[in-house]
Amino acid sequence: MSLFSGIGPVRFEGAGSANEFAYRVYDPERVVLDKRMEDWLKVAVCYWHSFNWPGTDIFGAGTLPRPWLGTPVTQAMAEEKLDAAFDFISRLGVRYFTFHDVDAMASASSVREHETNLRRIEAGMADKMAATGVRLLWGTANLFTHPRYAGGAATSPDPQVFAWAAAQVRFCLETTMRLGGENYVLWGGREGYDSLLNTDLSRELDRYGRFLAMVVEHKQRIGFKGTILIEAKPFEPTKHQYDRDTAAVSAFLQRYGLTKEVKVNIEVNHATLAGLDFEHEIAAARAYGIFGSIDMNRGDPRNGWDTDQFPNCAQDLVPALVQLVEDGGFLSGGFNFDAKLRRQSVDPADLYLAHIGGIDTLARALLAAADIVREGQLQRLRQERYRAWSGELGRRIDGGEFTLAALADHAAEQGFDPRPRSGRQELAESIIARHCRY
Ligand code: XUL
Ligand code: CO
Repeated sequence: MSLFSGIGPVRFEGAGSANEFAYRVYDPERVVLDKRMEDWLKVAVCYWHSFNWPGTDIFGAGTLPRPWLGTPVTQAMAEEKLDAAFDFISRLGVRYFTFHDVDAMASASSVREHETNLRRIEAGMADKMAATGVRLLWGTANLFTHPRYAGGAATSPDPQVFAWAAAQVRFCLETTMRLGGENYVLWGGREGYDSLLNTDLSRELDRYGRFLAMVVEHKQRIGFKGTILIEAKPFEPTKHQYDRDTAAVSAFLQRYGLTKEVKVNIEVNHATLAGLDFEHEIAAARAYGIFGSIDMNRGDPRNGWDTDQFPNCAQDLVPALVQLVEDGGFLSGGFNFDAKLRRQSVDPADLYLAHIGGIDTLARALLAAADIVREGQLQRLRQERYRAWSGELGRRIDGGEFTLAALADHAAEQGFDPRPRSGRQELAESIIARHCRY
């Protein structure tokens, strides 16, 4: 029995269902383009927002009933939380979870105690995972809540803080590996600055590069087969975060020689905050060859901060899902619901409703995207737009045959006089809109 025991198991009942605690669209077994829906989406519940966040905001106290929270968190409280979390996840019928070290374990005040307490909750998690079949999409170390990290973790001016961060990542990476985690995430929440006046940007970047190289070396040393993912975000809590978006992460990885080792975890609202579309971040990650996984929570278009809301507009997600379907799905990633309830959503039922609505939204977007890819009209439109590049001129330019001067001479000799052609954007947008019928 737990706070969440009154509801579920949540099952697929179809579009006609009047049951709010059933999926109308998400049917794990439904085969979509040769793959089960569950395998396309790889949905994960996030431990911290769902079970470790009491509903506080910058002006208000916690509102949500989370009896296992307190200061300090004892082992008994951590275990009560674990019971509630796995009860919820298995009743929801979702296959994955994600967690931060400190959100799951008993509080610790030394490096040694941190390791011991993480190990203790790891043992409990391993039991729960074996009993329920729930798997770990990724683990991550929280390098931003504790006051020691106020000036950054890997980019702290204090090397002892850097060492604490190294210890947390070492232990959490090892725990993630022992739990069979498919990825390991690093979100650089405080790897940035609040003021350039007191910041040595160049040295901080080098230390961040050093830290990441150490993480990769340790991953290889212990034989962790999962993917290391950086989660970009432009700001909040810092004024400026170094890994502000996928392009910045790509440049950083190139500078520190880590492009083969590290990919990105893209979060919908982090893209929005960076002034980018979610689908842009996916397209950029694919183009740079670093696409990894997704945090499936949106912002509010009128708020400039991280509201971490559950998705509920499928059409907004279709351009991103089309890209995922074109790729044949994730390699090691999945859709993590890094989303918070609203502060007034105080009923245990609200956590179910939020996830059910979000997962059905994702399923709607997947079905629409699969139809679009199957019909191929959008893909043909794109091919047609670039068709001239398959001709002689295009092939010679792509093949590196021309210098700038030679190409200029060629253009003059041939008297090139290209005319504007329709980009077919109106049609492309209509294709997306008319497939949103689920
Ligand atoms: C913060 C955020 C984090 C990461 C994991 O905006 O998204 O929860 O996903 O540290
Ligand atoms: Co996130």
